[in-house]
Amino acid sequence: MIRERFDRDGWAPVAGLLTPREVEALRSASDELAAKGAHLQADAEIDGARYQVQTASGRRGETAVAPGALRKITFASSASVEVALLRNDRRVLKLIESVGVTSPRWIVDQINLKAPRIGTGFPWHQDAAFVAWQQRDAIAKYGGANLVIALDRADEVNGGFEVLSGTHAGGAVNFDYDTSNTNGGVFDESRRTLIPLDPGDAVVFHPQLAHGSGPNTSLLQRRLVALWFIGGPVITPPLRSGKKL
Ligand SMILES: O=C(O)CCC(=O)C(=O)O
Repeated sequence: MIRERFDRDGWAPVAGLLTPREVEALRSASDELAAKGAHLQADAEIDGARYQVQTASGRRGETAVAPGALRKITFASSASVEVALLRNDRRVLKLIESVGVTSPRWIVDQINLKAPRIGTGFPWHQDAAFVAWQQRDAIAKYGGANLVIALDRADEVNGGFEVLSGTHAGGAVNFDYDTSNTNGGVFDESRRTLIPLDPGDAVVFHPQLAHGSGPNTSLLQRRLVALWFIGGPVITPPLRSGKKL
């Protein structure tokens, strides 16, 4: 069922991937990471994690709207055990395998904070455009899949996650990634779908599926963890010693 939807639409919902307790642990981890960046006015690396500050337009390289206002923390797993455990979690890896990715290998993780009132949206884009060509090759050969997991309720009120169903099938599209616009008209928007998520719910999607989200103009938090995986050759376990051929 998940595989069918992934192949047809480029994405599939996964309700309750994480337990409430796990969500709580990740929220605390996210708060601890954010606290380390509470002084930041500009993008910076702390303990191997890359902090991107929240600017008024959402563009990189501008000054934060306030000290410590954060848009995202990429490679949060470098500085957080909870996120590092998630990228090796058996349920997560099984899910990625279930959509046809062989020997899945993690390549990226991030926490998107999209803070209340100030969090800007994400223009329509395909994640595959942001990976190295070797990784794009691996996706073409062995498959790839990305995952977002909600740490808060995310819906139309606070800039919920949106997809353009079916766009994975059209291949790579050239687009600019200017976070101050929405990239309207670049992709086929006829099957635009906002996917309401409760904490712990996830969406698994193809690296070439166009997706994005609106700003968070509400007073509610909207934190998401994103994980990206690529496939590799199938590894055949060696025959046990002593076994006759
Ligand atoms: O956080 C979101 O709503 C979208 C995130 C996203 O598309 C990304 O980080 O590439």
